[in-house]
Amino acid sequence: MRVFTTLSRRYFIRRILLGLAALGLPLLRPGTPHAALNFWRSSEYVGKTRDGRYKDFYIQYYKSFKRIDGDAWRLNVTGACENPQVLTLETLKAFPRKKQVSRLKCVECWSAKAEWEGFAMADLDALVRPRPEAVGLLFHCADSYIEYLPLEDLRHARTLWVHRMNGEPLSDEHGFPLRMIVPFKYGYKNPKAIVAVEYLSQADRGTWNRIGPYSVDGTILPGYDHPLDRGKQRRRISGGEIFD
Ligand SMILES: Nc1nc2c(c(=O)[nH]1)N[C@H]1C(S)=C(S)[C@@H](COP(=O)(O)O)O[C@H]1N2
Ligand SMILES: [Mo]
Repeated sequence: MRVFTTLSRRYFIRRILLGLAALGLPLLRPGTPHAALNFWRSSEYVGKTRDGRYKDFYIQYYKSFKRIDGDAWRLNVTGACENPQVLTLETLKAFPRKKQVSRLKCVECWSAKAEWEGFAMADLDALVRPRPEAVGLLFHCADSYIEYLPLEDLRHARTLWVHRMNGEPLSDEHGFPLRMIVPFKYGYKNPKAIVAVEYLSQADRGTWNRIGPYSVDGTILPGYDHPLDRGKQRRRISGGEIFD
């Protein structure tokens, strides 16, 4: 009886260890120390992770979603505008290009810097012609995330519609095929994986400030920053865009 329980226990433990090893195999690739954290790697879904392509960023997604096919993707532009559009990625890539280096600051402390490339709001406005009553855009994202930005912020010289990052097309993690970069606002006002935008005649709010104690406006406040590209070393910030 004693022999039997010892054997079966050993057998059991071995089965568990083998099972764990099988699970761990695709995650624990040698030479990629962060790989164990990226649950989504080599899956057809993408979601929140600390293991993106650029180690200076954390990846934020409200929900996981199926990776977007750039050829099938369209940007639906509706609401208070004269000329609603269904735009392909090719059309958006053909807009005059604008490039900037700017820092993305998450309200949960971290920040990181990249070179972002895309186009200005003026080019979308020119095409769809917002009606006089339009005050802002409501963004709908692939992960069911929504966010609202006033036209005034969208037309700011530092606000960019982004389809390239660090000289490459946006990765799925960073919001392929289209995201906003609004460097004077916290990260949650920088929607990623945008699938539709709606011109509104009344201001609205977004997913994150419905979930957390975060302002609807989202302007970066004076306080502290923990830049990931500087070993998270705490520094004071004075509010608005962080320029270094
Ligand atoms: N679609 C979508 N966009 C989003 C979010 C999200 O959950 N879903 N999170 C926001 C938050 S809180 C931050 S800090 C930034 C992070 O950008 P990154 O994932 O490219 O680092 O994305 C923003 N855009
Ligand atoms: Mo964030």
